[in-house]
Amino acid sequence: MLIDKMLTKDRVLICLLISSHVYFVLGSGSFNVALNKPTWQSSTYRSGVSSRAVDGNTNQRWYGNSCTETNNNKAREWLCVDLKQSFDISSMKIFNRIDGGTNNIKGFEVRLSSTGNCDEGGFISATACYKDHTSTGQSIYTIDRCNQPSVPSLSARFVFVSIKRQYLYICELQIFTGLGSFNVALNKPTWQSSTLGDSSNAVDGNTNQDWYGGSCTITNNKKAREWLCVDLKQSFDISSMKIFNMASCCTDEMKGFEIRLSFTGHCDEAGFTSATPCYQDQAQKGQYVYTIERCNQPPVLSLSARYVFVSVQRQYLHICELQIFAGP
Ligand SMILES: [Ca+2]
Ligand SMILES: [Ca+2]
Repeated sequence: MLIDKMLTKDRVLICLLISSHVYFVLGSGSFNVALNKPTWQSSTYRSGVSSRAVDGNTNQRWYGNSCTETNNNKAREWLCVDLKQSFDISSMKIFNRIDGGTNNIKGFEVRLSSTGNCDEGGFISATACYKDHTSTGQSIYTIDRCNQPSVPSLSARFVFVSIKRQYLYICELQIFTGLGSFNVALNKPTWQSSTLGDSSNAVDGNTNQDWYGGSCTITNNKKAREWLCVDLKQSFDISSMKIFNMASCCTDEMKGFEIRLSFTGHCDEAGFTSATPCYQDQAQKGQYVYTIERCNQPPVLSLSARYVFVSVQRQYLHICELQIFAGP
């Protein structure tokens, strides 16, 4: 038991060190909000799929398997990332290909929009924010403001990068936001111990607390432990969490819920078992909305994690929304 405890402490310490390293690499409290977000492009050649632009790998050589490539060189070739919500963007970086076709990107344009889709219609209706005026292709472009008069601020959900009459290569597109905190759980992958109401309802952005609103999860069992997990896809220093409980019935079933955190593993039974307890509810009655700003289960006090589990014992678990806020 003592050895178990020590191992847990060591693991937590190591994870905190890894977490602070990641935070440092990202720099001054800003997050790459494009990382692993959905992407599309006007056409795709070979294995140059659009998701390579946001795979976290900045290798700038074609055989590094991290660059995109369109299949056409039509009037407009574009790549688009859907950030899933609007952000005030502090800067963007475009990693160009450096082993051939480096000049293709010359004269590229960035377009922004907050509505529409990552498609041809969305591209046409998006607003021009930035036009490149360099005379030769650069290895890395850093953009920290629009240079087109109609859009003074980098604020957007959909970001398009496009060129004219060339094949478009992008080895990585990083989009940083440093302002305020945002809900990093929104639309992230979720799992639960059993399913009657879909686990993705916990992160669909809808906080409706009525079962018939179609926005709440529910497990299909009430075994020893029923859990819901969200994979934030990278580690975050979390500033707070909110849990929107079911209000139309069964509010007390959340009583005594537990939050567990981890940096490694998966959203599965083994991941739940090995995750570290962070918070245990001690309220006498079920609350409609829980706000959690720090752990209450020593030795873990800071809310830092990639995987977040919420669980109850011997009850059906229902969560109408789980919001997880992170920011500088
Ligand atoms: Ca890449
Ligand atoms: Ca919901």
